[in-house]
Amino acid sequence: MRATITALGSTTIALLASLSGSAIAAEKLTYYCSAQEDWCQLMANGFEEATGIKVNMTRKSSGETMAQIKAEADNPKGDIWWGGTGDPHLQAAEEGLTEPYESPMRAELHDWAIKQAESGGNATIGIYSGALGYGYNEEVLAANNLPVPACWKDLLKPEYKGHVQMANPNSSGTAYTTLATIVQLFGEEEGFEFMKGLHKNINQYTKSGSAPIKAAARGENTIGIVFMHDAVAQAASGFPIKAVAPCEGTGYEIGAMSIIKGARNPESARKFYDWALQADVQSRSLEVKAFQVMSNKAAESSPLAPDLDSLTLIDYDFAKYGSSDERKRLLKKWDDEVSVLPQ
Ligand code: S7P
Repeated sequence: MRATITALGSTTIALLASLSGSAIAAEKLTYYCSAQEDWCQLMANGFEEATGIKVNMTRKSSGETMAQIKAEADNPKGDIWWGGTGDPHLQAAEEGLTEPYESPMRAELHDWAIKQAESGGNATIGIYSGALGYGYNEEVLAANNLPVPACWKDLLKPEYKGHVQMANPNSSGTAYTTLATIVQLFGEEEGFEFMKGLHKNINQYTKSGSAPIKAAARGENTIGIVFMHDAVAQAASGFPIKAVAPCEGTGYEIGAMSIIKGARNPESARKFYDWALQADVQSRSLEVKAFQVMSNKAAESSPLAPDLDSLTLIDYDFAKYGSSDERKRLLKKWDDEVSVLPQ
């Protein structure tokens, strides 16, 4: 045996050692994604192709991913969390679940993306923005002789009973944005009265934020409370969906990305972070009909994308509604006072 090893020679042994070393150290990335499944997959494949780093992806809604990262905090399994509404990313930052990082790409981003980063102590960053609203299936609406809704308060009308769907704000970032928007728009007392009135018309609280408009597209639901870009995406796919910007004004999201504290592959996480902020990477969102406004100023946008400048947007208080205490308090109040009511 000793003779055989000697015969291999020191160069060969060094080569074998380096090969086994690189196999052990092969770069990989555990990627948690909270955007739409096809966009998540596009990003995973694009990053693998661009870098050769092997990506292991899990797609879950924003609130669910936040809960998972928290549950894994003592033994983190994820490296990067990309997509989903900014509020739970801010909560994760405040709770020390994510890691500060200042990307060299920051100079290319819109101010709102940097402001989001600064609110979260640079442990998160804005990757896109989009307005909340709702969408309806015009054929289902007509078949049920229902009037066309235009305002938030229209959704409380008794004729819409069983015709409105939204997600559960505990699991879904879209639905938490809805709850926080209604509270900011109408004040907390009236806002919760609104949520109780809406509850009477809800046919189902889904887990995922975009599910209500996908159900409407299939004709299985009439009105879905979603981000306007998710309604536009269904219309762009040929379904009879109309997007509504509610007449009272509306809230919006800053979708975010964060590196998970204690990431096992921090180098890969930072590579993904920088790559995901590039204009050409963000422009690829159009391939999957993701019609948000991207955070890189040079990223392309679709003429179909809702024009945020033409909408009446509230001054959404991300610092307050993304804070850990406020998010927990509002969700508990919704659980205790709204979800338990009979319909
Ligand atoms: O990618 C579309 C989108 O609406 O999905 C995200 C959303 O939070 C994920 O779904 P949940 O509501 O179930 O968390 C949004 O950030 C994004 O705009």
